[in-house]
Amino acid sequence: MATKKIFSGVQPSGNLHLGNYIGAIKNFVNLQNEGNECIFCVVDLHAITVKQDPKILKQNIRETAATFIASGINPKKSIIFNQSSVSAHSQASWLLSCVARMGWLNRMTQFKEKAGKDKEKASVGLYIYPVLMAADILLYDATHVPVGEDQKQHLELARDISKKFNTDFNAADFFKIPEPLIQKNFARIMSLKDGTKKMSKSDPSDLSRINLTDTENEIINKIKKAKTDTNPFPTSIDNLKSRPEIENLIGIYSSLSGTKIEDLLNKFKGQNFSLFKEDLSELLIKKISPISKEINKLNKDISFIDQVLKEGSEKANELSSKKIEDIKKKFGF
Ligand code: AQP
Repeated sequence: MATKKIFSGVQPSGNLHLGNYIGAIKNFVNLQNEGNECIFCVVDLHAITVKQDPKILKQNIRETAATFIASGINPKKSIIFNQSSVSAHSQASWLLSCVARMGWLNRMTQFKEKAGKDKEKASVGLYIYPVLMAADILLYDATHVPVGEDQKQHLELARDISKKFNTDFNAADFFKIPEPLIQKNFARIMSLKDGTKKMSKSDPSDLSRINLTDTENEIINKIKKAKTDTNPFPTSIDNLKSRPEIENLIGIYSSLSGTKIEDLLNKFKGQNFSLFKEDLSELLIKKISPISKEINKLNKDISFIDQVLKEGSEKANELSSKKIEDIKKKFGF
């Protein structure tokens, strides 16, 4: 099978959580281990679309790189770097923002969600963020982009920008048309407190998410307090549709254990939720605690993380510098 060229990124906005892991990072590791050419970016330029404390941002950049490594991304096999250290990203973003259309950006639902009611006060960066994301991907001729389901629309925009550029400059195949890699089931992990909202770093309630750095007791406590209802354990998949919190917990269990939903429904039928929650906590501790311990260890080894980021940035600079020159030439510069 031909190898894929993979690019994906995670924002260093703190509190990396189970949604980031199941929706994205777990797949990064699988794609790397299948022998694909992988580039994983700590997208710090994306993080500043909302205000960040510079000192905390610096720590979060390192912690995100540490999380990649702790989860199984091997810096000897994959490129790990932070976006702001490779200037081609900002340059390509400007150039591509002159290709992207306002109408396309106006349709982005994530901007509407994140800007909320007060759009006038949102940063211009938050609005054009998907163009920077397109630049990230297209600069490396990535063929496949593993993301959570919430990023699907942004990836479609990257495809539209790529196609329009190739047409406008009469340059078929200049940019690749990247394919999203989104897992079929449970590609969107929801908040533990509200099954209609995605699990998110910026949710003010820490009880809404399992952080990848949570201790065993924190995991047990959060799962105990996760919202359920007073009805019995569901007996059929149809029964899950109107119960988003239950569907989410069962989805997390299924994704982490590789067990089919039907088999889980059979296993826990007739039981009360406390037993299911105990089992789920145990599974989470088994999967998350080794990562959390490794993150804590790596967080103390700043010089190692800085070296990984430095070497990754050098490789990413090498790969992107030719492409950015070619893009500029197309514009006539
Ligand atoms: N809840 C989720 N379920 C599945 N996948 C998710 N991802 C994020 N949340 C979920 C995926 O994780 C990758 C990295 O996301 P990101 O950090 O770059 O940005 P985000 O999507 O904005 O993540 P958050 O947690 O919601 O952060 P805040 O609160 O800061 O906005 C992406 O592939 C994303 O799909």
